Amino acid sequence: MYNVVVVGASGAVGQEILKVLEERNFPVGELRLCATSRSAGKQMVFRGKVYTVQETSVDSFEGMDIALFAGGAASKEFGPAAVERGCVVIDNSSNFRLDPKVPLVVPEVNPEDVKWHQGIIANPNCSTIIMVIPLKAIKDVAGIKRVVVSTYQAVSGAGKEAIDELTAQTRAVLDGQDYPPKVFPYQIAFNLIPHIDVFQEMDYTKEEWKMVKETRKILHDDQLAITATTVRVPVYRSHSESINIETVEKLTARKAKEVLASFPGIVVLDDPARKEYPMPLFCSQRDEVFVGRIREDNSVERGLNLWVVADQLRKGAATNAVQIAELLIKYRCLRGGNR
Ligand code: 11C
Repeated sequence: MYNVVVVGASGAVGQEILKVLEERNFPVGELRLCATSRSAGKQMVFRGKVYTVQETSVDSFEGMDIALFAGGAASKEFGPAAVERGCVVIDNSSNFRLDPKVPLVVPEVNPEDVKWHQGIIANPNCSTIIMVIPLKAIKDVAGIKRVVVSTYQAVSGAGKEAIDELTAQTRAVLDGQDYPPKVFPYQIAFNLIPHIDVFQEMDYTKEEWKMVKETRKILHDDQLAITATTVRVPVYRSHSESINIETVEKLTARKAKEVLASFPGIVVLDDPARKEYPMPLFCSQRDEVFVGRIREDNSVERGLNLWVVADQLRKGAATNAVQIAELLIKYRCLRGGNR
């Protein structure tokens, strides 16, 4: 059994981490739930037992084996202290993802990278995780020359207040009332916003650069040509992505379907005659990445179009983090030598 501390336990990703630990029957010994002072004192249930959320401090990591950080600034403040106290940190924030000393891991894609960790392992951005699994499946058989991705991201990616804003604003708009945006830069109800996170170099957003830089690191290909446009849509849960891939070798749509269907973690839903394709409504609360609309690109000799949907709170965050913890046990690379 392994002692586990979840930091940010009461937030959307933290709650999902607890659910996934429970569902996957993770061998949890002692469990500590931590968060900021604002959430301290809240009660949460794990395997039928009630736990009180404590304010995170350096002592929270004493005697623990695995520290799962749900996101935000906490890992910057407490990650190194957790490592000093013998934990392996699995961090869902972007704080360490591009640090060359920190592996960035998607278990279906680069599981072996957990082996060189120095105490911290980063969980990629949700949109990156969802894209990189089908990319790896295609890369393995046909190589990849260039990727063009456009995302359709659910509001839950921006947290609980964003979910509440979509609900309240939709009601207000239907009632002919004004509901000024607080979380998003514009009204999200009945709208799309091509702007996620802050604008950076070349007028791409940080979310777009995450998809570029994290994908190169996970696929071990610094030169990969990849460009992204990330868009917020009025959907509660599950991100969707339109991915265009130019391959090195020709891959027919038929062969691509076979390759994708046999790759771990992917479910192919692709039967146009039966109107079968992945949609957020039916892919939420699932751990797989759903791929459909698999077509040869009509405009180039070797190219594919995919439509990909996955629950970004589960495979895009919590499930991926718990799978990394499972790999640490499998490869015996916890700090105490898997006592
Ligand atoms: C969103 N992808 O949907 C973002 C949230 O780097 O883990 C995830 C931020 C991150 O708004």
